[in-house]
Amino acid sequence: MAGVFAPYLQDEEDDITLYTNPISNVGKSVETILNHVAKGKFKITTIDLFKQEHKKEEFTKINPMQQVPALMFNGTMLNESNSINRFLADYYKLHDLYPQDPSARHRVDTLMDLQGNMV
Ligand SMILES: N[C@@H](CCC(=O)N[C@@H](CS)C(=O)NCC(=O)O)C(=O)O
Repeated sequence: MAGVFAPYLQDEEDDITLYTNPISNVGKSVETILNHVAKGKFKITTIDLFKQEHKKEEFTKINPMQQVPALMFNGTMLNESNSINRFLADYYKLHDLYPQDPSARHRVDTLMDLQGNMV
C-alpha cells in the first residue's frame, strides 16, 4: 500500500483549520487524512458539543449545518466528512487512496456512501 498515504504538501501556504470534537468519528476521519497530507500544517479548533457550541452564532457562521466536522480551507468552508475527504484526496492528489479511474472511484464512493449511511 506504499503511497496511499504519502504526504504531499500542495502548498506550504495552505491555511487550514479543522473544527471538530474528539468524540466525533467522522471528524476523526478528516483529521486522519489531514495528518497524512498536512501534518503540523493545520489547526484544530475543538467545538464542545456538550456545551452546544455548535449551535452558537459564531460557529453557525462557519457551518450553517451546525455540525462537526467543518474545514476552513484557504477561506472556503467545507462540511460533510466524506465530501471533505474527497476534496482533500483530489487537492493533494492522493490517487492511490481515491482513484481517478471512474470504475475504481465508483467502488471507493460506494464504500464511503455505505459507511455514511450506517453512521
Ligand atoms: N454527515 C455528517 C455527520 C456529522 C455529524 O453528525 N456530526 C455530529 C458529531 S459526530 C454533530 O456535529 N452532532 C451535533 C448535532 O447534530 O447537533 C458528516 O459526515 O460530516
